[in-house]
Order: sequence, then structure tokens, then C-alpha cells
Amino acid sequence: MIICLGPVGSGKSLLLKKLQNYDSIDSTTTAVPTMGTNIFNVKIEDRVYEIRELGGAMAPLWSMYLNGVDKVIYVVDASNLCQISAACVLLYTILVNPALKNAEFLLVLTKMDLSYRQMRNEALLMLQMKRLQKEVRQNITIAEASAINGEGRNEILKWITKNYPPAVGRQQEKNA
Ligand SMILES: Nc1nc2c(ncn2[C@@H]2O[C@H](COP(=O)(O)OP(=O)(O)O)[C@@H](O)[C@H]2O)c(=O)[nH]1
Ligand SMILES: [Mg+2]
Repeated sequence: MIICLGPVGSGKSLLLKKLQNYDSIDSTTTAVPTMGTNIFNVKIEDRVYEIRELGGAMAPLWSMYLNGVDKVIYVVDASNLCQISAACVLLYTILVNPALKNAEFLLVLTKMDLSYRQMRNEALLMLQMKRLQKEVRQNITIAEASAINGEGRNEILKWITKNYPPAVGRQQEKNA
């Protein structure tokens, strides 16, 4: 299974919507905060991948959903450096969770349309990525994205499909 998590308002829902459908989002789209979990079925080359979003507000309960997870998409708002240290703590707590010791991680710096390149480096520094990558055994890939202009979309889709058996035949669910 693939899960997507990150702090409240970091941009998970909008990013997953953008992965589902390139044309569905523009600057007029508004999002409703996720209270529980959302399932997004993302179709990539005729295969459907199920991605479960865990709302940031339920971070204390995340560990209940980690069994059987192969891939983790961790979303950080790159335009909001004030949120970064909280994002770092949450990321660390899931990286050290035994259920995820063999999982692959994708760290997505999103809202790059509001950010600028230097802030990306700043964000990675504040997340202590260099140190984390040395301390944990999982492989962490880093991507930059924007749900508004579609930046990073292809890279993320490629990461999802890499070495991954698809969840075929599942019923397409409607996402709120
Ligand atoms: N400019 C910009 N705004 C974004 C982007 N992604 C999300 N947002 C906005 O950030 C807010 C929170 O997004 P949402 O996807 O609901 O966050 P979630 O709580 O992580 O699911 C919403 O107002 C979105 O419109 C992005 O890539 N660019
Ligand atoms: Mg959400």
C-alpha cells in the first residue's frame, strides 16, 4: 500500500488530486481539510494505484495505518518555513517506526509555485535531510512539486510505479 502524509495544510489532498487528473486543478480550486483518511485512486498507464491520505490532524494515530505500507509520500509545504520543524519531527517519528523499516520514502516539497529555489535548500537544511539520510536506513527520494502548475507530477508518478505491484481491479472510489 502507498500512504501520503504530512502536516495539516501541507498540500497532500491537492497534490493527490493533481496526480489523479492533470486538468482538474487551477488556482480557483479550494480544498477541504481532511479529517480522517481519504483514498485516492491514481491511474497511471492503465493501472490503478491506491493511495491513502492520512490527515495531518490525526498524526498521533498514524502508526495505526502503517502495517503493509510499501511506499510513503511525505508532503511538506516549501512556502511555509515556519511549519518545517514540526514537519521534521513528524517525519522522524515515522521513519523510525518499525513497520516502515523497509518502506521507500518520497519527500515532496510542494507549493513550489509560491516558493523559490533558495527556499527549497533552506527547507532541506531545516529538515536536517543530510543527517536523516545518514541515520535512517530507508531510501529517501526528494521531489519538488506544485499542485497548481503541475511541476513534479511526472517525477512523482514515475516514483510511484517504480518496483510497485499495482492494486488492479479495485473499484474507482470518489474522493471528497
Ligand atoms: N499555491 C499553492 N497552494 C497549494 C498547493 N497545494 C495546496 N495548496 C493550498 O494549500 C491549502 C491546503 O491544501 P490541502 O491539499 O487541503 O492540504 P492537506 O491538509 O495537506 O491535505 C489549500 O488552501 C490549497 O489550495 C500548491 O501546490 N500551490
Ligand atoms: Mg487533506
